[in-house]
Amino acid sequence: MKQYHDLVKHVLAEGNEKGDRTGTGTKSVFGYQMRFDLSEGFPMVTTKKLHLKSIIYELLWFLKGDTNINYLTENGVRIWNEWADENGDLGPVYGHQWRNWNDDEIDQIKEVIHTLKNNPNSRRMLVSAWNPSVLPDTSKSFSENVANGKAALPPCHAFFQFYVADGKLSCQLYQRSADIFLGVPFNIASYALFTMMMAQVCGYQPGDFIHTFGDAHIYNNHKEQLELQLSREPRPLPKMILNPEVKDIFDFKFEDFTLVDYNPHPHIKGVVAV
Ligand code: THF
Repeated sequence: MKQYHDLVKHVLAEGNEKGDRTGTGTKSVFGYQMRFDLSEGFPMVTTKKLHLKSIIYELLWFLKGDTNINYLTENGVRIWNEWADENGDLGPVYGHQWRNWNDDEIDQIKEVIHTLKNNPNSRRMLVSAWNPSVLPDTSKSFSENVANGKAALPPCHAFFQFYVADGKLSCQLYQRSADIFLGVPFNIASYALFTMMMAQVCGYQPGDFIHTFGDAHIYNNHKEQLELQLSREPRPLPKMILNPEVKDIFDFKFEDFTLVDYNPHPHIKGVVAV
């Protein structure tokens, strides 16, 4: 995946040395865009092995409107553990905003599907997870914020828009903050998969996934891992096959996804900044 390697090279070469909330330190750029034509294969990095199971369960969890990590941990997914309170709650994060904005029964996913099916030329097909009324107070802990009805963390992938042309569905994501080594490969695969699922249930072919960044950063303790990754030769992209019987976005199950021809280089470990 040339796009990802180009991003890494760009940030290593041009990034600003910048401190951050987690105290780890980063190299960072502001503003960058990648484009993935989903007809060319499923955009999953091949220069390290990605844990697709975590990506699929996380996406199904968002779509359920669930914000408690129990569903994830029951399925062996640990990627949200660091931020949850003692009951596993994260407060009104992604799933809540997507499906039940401000507890107002505003279901942004249902509404965007309705528009995609009935008025695909619309320029209003957006979903926002960024809700200023529930942003956390940064002087408080994750669990204190959750106890106060706030989100443990503000959303990193903040909002996305759909676009239909020539029978193809494209999606553009704005990600305000991007952890290039750990998060970004997950985020690309997750939104690419979501775009394919939305295309199937709305009767389109998958088009492009466009990934637009605000602060895209490499944590200082991920630099060695990324140098190793850059030294590896990218391999052909795998293909993702969805169960064609599924016609409702909320009916997808883990078993409906089949990845074929994924032959990555070995996994590379990195510590997540909390
Ligand atoms: N915080 C930080 N610092 N980085 C992030 O990418 C991130 N997220 C979510 C919320 N806060 C974040 C959580 N998403 C991993 C991957 C995604 C995460 C958090 C952690 C991770 O550790 N991945 C390992 C293990 C994978 C696994 O066990 O499944 C990896 O090697 O990929 C970004 O949205």
